[in-house]
Amino acid sequence: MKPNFVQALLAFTVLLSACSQTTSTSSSTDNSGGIPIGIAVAQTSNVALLGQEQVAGAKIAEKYFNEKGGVNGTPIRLVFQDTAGDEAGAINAFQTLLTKDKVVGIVGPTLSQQAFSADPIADRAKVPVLGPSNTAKGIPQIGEFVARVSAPVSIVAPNSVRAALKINPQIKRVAVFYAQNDAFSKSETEIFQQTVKDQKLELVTVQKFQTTDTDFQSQATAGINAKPDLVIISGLAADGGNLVRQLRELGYKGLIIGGNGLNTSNILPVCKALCDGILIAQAYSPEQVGEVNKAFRAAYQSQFKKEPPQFSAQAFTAIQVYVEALKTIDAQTKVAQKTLPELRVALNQTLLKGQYETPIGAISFTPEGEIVQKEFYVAQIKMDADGNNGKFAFLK
Ligand code: 1QQ
Repeated sequence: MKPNFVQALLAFTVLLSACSQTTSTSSSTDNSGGIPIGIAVAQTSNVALLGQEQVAGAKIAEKYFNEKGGVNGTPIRLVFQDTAGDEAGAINAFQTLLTKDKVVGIVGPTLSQQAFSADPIADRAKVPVLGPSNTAKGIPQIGEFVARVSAPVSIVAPNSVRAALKINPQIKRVAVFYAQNDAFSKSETEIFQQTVKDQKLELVTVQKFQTTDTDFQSQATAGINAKPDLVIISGLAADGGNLVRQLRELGYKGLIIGGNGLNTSNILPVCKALCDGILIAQAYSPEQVGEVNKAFRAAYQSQFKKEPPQFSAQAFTAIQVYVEALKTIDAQTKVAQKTLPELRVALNQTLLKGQYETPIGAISFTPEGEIVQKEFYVAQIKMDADGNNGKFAFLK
């Protein structure tokens, strides 16, 4: 995608959203069929390896909260718009949700790379956005209407380095790989590289790639030649899984840390048996104690026959935040009596003040929209010998 095309599209959609704002001010919220909440995540493209887990979590939340009475008797209704994997797709999805679907708030997009383009559109239209998986530095600072339930790389990523050192205290030499065309990967690698220095380890090489790459022979060879005893990868699922596989095929034997973009069992078919041992920091544990997580975990397990992943738990959490904030608003003035612009603004203000007992634990927000979360974990991928099945084993 050429940047000038993205800019042109951005300018055009901003214009559209300005128009839509003036036309929608007089209409009150259309709640027939449920209060509409927009879900703008990647349902197609490579990024769907991550996005499909968000769809699953959101759908479980919709059913769960509606069975509990929705918003004081009025159900919620999720409206899905596929962002695919790039900025233009996210902008289109946001635009449709804002102007056609007239949602009260948006959960999305999947990538920080997309959020930096799409979130400003919702922000200017005064529609709340909850990032379900945007972990790059700077997301809540996009605007007043942007918050996230996904803890930032600065808090999550260092946990995996500490876990690697616990497993192998002999680690001295670290090779870092990152996708240079992805905002999250660039942000995460900065944190990893800083952590390497803070832990007095030696950064022996930094290798760059693209999220669209499939051949990593030159980077993997250069990385191995630097004789690392720890490899750290910041990329997305398909590229990350392929890089792990090629590092192992070329003979790398040491520990591998994968960043948040590798945090899905959808990488298992990519690196198969060679995924074994990858360490990945987690902002969710299926073992999290708490009633909502128990219900969420049971619902996920009965549908998918495995433990729920972080991205599903975070998507569920985002819906929960909207539902509980809407209930708070509704208890004061019936949601149906507010105009849509009034409701959107009230929703943003109210959600930032709440405290929530969610599958990812007790959370709240800073006034800027950054998540305040207490519990973090590290998991290690354990593959069956045949390489066909595997799981994320949580470290103690
Ligand atoms: C971001 C991420 C992604 C890897 C989540 C799917 O953390 O883009 O911020």
